Amino acid sequence: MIRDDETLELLLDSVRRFVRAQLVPAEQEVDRTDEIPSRLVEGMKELGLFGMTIPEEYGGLALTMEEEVRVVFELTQTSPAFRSLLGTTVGIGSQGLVWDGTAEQKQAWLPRMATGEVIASFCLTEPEAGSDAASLRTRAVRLGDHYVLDGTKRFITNAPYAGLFTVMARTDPAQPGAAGISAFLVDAKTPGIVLGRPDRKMGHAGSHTCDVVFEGCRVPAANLLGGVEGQGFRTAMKVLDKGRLHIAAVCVGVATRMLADALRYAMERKQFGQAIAEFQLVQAMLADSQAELYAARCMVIDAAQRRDAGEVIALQAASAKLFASEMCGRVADRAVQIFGGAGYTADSGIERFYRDVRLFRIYEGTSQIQQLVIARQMMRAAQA
Ligand code: COS
Repeated sequence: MIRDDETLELLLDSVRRFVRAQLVPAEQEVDRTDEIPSRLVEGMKELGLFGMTIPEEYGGLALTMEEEVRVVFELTQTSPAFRSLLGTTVGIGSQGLVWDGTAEQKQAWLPRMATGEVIASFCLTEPEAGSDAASLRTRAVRLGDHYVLDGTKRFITNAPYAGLFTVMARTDPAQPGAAGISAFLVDAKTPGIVLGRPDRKMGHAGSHTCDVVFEGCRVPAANLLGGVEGQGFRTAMKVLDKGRLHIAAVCVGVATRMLADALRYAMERKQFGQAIAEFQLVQAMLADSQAELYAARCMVIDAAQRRDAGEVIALQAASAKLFASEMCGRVADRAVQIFGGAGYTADSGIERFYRDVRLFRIYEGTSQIQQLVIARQMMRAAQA
């Protein structure tokens, strides 16, 4: 764990320099080829970024939540696809194991996750279970010392190169909701796993999702997360609370970059004999973006500090994700507007961000799910 500001600043500075020198110049190439060059993946490994959230005893950096979001603010001032490659391993793919796994399960996977050798993916969503995650149908039937998994998971980020899937499956068919769900650690090499074709998406070129189909997939009973049935949904929800805060930080990072690009363009671009930044209508777009970005950043830092202090932050994480992702969409829209015709062309780069950021209002819970979580938390608190 980084416990002093000086060490944290060194890490932030290394990430900042890596983003500027290596990632930003590769953005167009990644967009064109739909691949992240291996040299950049190696660079992320060397910085220890795959181990950001893994405990030190397993070789990770064990960042606090505040440290993590501050690293993310830096790492995402470029195409979000770069963060996506490590996002599942540091987030939704690993944190259930870190919190609820047995010592043997952690030892089996976390050291190789920390180095980036094993990519972890999180398998919750299904064709018929998106926002209503507790209605998932993938079954896990116990047969002796194994469970047999059958079902289809959808839109699974990093599935094409995952080494480990954390899979939520129903172990108790008599329980239709959350209570019948358990989590499993499934080695991607297990027979009975079939990957679908990578999804064709609106944005995030270089980051890949696909179906993961389990057909009679025999998983050792020892791979039941924590060795306890019926805890899988709760684990998934805890993972998503943290994941949502992480995504809110991603939104802040990407919006920071888009606004910097829009400001630079507005100060350079001349119309009617002066820089367009001198026009008050353009200033309004810049100012609104700056104010909203500042608000989102403050929310993310506050929620992270609360989490580090031991508070349950379901409400704050959902609020930060809701506000930051909607803010990011508005900033992207204004940035394209400031770039004008140039913003609509692929060469500007802003068009790419505009497409990329649309996902933030959807994944790890839509804006509507965040609203639902916030309102439920409010009502619960009022009843207590
Ligand atoms: N932390 C810990 N436990 C939680 C929790 C949280 N944040 N939220 C819910 N739970 C627990 C509840 O306490 C409950 O357990 P008990 O019955 O023992 O009390 C259980 O989980 C079921 O909770 P709830 O009744 O609220 O479940 P719902 O079916 O109503 O679903 C929502 C809740 C809609 C919030 C959930 O399905 C959800 O987040 N959907 C969106 C899924 C998503 O984000 N998908 C993105 C793709 S994955 S990257």
